[in-house]
Amino acid sequence: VVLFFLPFIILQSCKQKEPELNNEELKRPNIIYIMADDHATQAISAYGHPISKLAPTPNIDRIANEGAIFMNNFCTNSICGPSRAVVLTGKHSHINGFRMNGDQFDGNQQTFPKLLQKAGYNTAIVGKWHLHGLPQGFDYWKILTDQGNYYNPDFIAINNQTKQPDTTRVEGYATDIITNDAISYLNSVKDKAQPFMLMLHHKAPHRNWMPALRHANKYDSVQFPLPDTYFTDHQGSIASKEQQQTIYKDMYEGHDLKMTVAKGSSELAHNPWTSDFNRMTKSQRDAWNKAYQAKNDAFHEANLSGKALAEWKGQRYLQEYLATIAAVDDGVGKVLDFLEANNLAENTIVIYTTDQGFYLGEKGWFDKRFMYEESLGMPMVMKYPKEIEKGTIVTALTQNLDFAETFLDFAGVNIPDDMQGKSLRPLLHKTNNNDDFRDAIYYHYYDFPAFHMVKKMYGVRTNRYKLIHVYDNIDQWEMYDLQTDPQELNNVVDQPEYETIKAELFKKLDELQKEYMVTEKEYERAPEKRVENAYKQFE
Ligand code: SGN
Ligand code: CA
Repeated sequence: VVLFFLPFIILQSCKQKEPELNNEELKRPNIIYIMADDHATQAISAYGHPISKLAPTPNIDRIANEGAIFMNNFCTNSICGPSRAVVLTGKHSHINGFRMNGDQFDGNQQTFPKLLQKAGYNTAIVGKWHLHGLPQGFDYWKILTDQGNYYNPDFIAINNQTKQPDTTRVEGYATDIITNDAISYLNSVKDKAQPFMLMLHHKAPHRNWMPALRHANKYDSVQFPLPDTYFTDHQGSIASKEQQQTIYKDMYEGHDLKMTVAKGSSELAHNPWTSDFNRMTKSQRDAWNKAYQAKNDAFHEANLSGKALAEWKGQRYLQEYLATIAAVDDGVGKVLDFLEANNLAENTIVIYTTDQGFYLGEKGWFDKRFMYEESLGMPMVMKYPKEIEKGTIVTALTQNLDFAETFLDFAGVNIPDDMQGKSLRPLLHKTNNNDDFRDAIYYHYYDFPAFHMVKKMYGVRTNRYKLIHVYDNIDQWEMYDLQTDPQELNNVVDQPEYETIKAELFKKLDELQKEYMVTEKEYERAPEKRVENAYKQFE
């Protein structure tokens, strides 16, 4: 009799378990990883920088206010593709094989989306990919071609009919298109029993900083504070002297600063890459010209030169850059509102970060690449009401190297031994001791010679000090005391009073290189000919 009823008993007990399984409390968390491109810490108001006070990001700040803010988060290699490869693999560039933007990502290797997918997650990526090759490990993907464009960008996605990848131009503004696509993905998975993991990757605010038409005049009348070091040369650093990313020397007046050739004209000044503007529709371009006419005419009337012109360029850059961020912040708001309206906020981890830090005029610069604080730092905020207490401030030294491990940990998936970072989950409680997490981070930038001519460098950063080796076609060590010299203008590497600390930093560097399996081959001196020829190519 028991045997006869056994199937019914099993069925019954399964049925009884069902409401439990559907219970929100027991569900694995959903994950929404929002990553902008080149979003400086100085431009997120939750971090309190004077620039961001005049251009607040209320929606990104919502994440910080409802959860945690990371105060010492750093990239391992301050450039786009490499940062993305580290995020996906949890491994340094020399291990995942993607050292610089021109490299090809080996998509067959282990990544966290693949592991989550295998564990039953529905996975998706929309927006910037920039790893060449097509994404693997995603149930849904729609990516920008290469760097992507702000207006009417091309996207690659699987064609539903042919099941093959297709490239399609989508009319509209990239940030809004990406946000809307993310929302429609969320709509498609919100009622599934499966948890989801979405990577929402904006192009904005990457160069050439084209705001949405609705924001084209947003900061016209705001005067942003230019950094104290806007005109300061960094004398102690050869790499700093030889970079080509100074706003008032290296920006293109048309392409970057949207300056015109003459009063009354809407023809752009120096604009070597016409594709960004030429792809706008007539009505977009007309609206753009209308928005810029008066401010560009006012510039011509002012007839500026020298220092005043350099300052004007810094202002224009900040106005453009920050107005571009406004649509990103709108998009974050839309995602958060969607989660709230659909009862998903409680069980969804939302992260906002960027692929690396960025210069907003410090030392006169834009772009990134250096191991200095502005470009090394990666702003990051994270909310997960179920586990992260409001107002959590993480001061530990964390890196993009840790993200994959963190997501796997939250999803209850084993963290593979060959990943090189650490889950950040233990840091997300107010009572945690951040000091024990990590005593130093390792950095390595390889993309030289390339745009902006920032030299190859690697190094170590502790809570207070930084040691950098700039190599390849030169050989210079730089060392900074971040407490006494937060702007990193005083290279103390040869100062006798720092001998002991220097020795400790060398030791730490050596330990980290051993731990991360960095061989000497990774920092070889370049054959002179290669560098000479390459300089010619980028000049
Ligand atoms: C483009 C930019 C550069 C930028 C690189 C890398 N020029 O080449 O200024 O450093 O991308 O950026 S642009 O005018 O063509 O945009 S990254 O974020 O993709 O690494
Ligand atoms: Ca970037």
